[in-house]
Amino acid sequence: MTSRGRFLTLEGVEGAGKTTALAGLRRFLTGQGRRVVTTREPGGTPLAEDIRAVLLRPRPEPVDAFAETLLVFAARAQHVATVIEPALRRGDWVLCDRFTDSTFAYQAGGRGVDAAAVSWLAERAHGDCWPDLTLYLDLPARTGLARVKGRAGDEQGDRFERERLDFFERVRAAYRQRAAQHSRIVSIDASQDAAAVLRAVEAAVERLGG
Ligand code: T5A
Repeated sequence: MTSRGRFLTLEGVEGAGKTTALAGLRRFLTGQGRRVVTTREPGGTPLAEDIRAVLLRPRPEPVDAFAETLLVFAARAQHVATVIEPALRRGDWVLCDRFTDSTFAYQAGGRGVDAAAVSWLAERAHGDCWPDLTLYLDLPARTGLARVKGRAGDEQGDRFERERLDFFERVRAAYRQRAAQHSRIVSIDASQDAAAVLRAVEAAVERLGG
């Protein structure tokens, strides 16, 4: 019988370096001969990527925080059912850029949605499918936003990137609180250069074993 794969997620504020670290981690794991699936949230399936586009597009209509939360979980339920769970059952390692910790940070911490409602939705959307290891790249919100500012073709940023600094500071505070509460979350200083961040990520994955 094939043993279940490992589920690894990367978390952090805008510009923390998740995408950069994920690419390096993928090279590290494939170099060890592992089968790796890389994916992201919101997104990762055609339907979930459509929901991502809806979530990120700036719009004049204010978006209700609970409506936003439901959209995030609609994408996640589809992603877990059709991509993440099948890959884990095949024995693959799944590397996912963001997962439910983002919802606790952005929708509960940033927007003020009841964390108990987020927990309830998480249970319905993915049951006990939680990451084996979450690499939280910790960075002051201001530093992360400066890194992503003025990305080519998107001068003002997506709907989230247009939020004020205090929103991202609440997001970071929520991440730090969660990291203190959950042993599967390893906090990494993301103000180091990208090579040092990747070394810390690889060391955490080595400790996980498997
Ligand atoms: N969202 C998502 C929710 O509100 N709730 C949810 O439940 C979920 C899942 C999209 C948005 O959705 C929201 C949160 C987000 O606002 P996203 O696409 O992951 O999520 O958006 P971002 O976090 O904005 O992704 P970014 O690409 O901006 O940030 P990354 O991936 O953290 O950063 P990365 O690697 O692209 O690096 C950014 C820049 O910094 C440089 C890179 O070269 C790049 O130029 N860089 C470094 N520079 C210096 N030192 C380092 N260590 C560096 N590492 C990277």
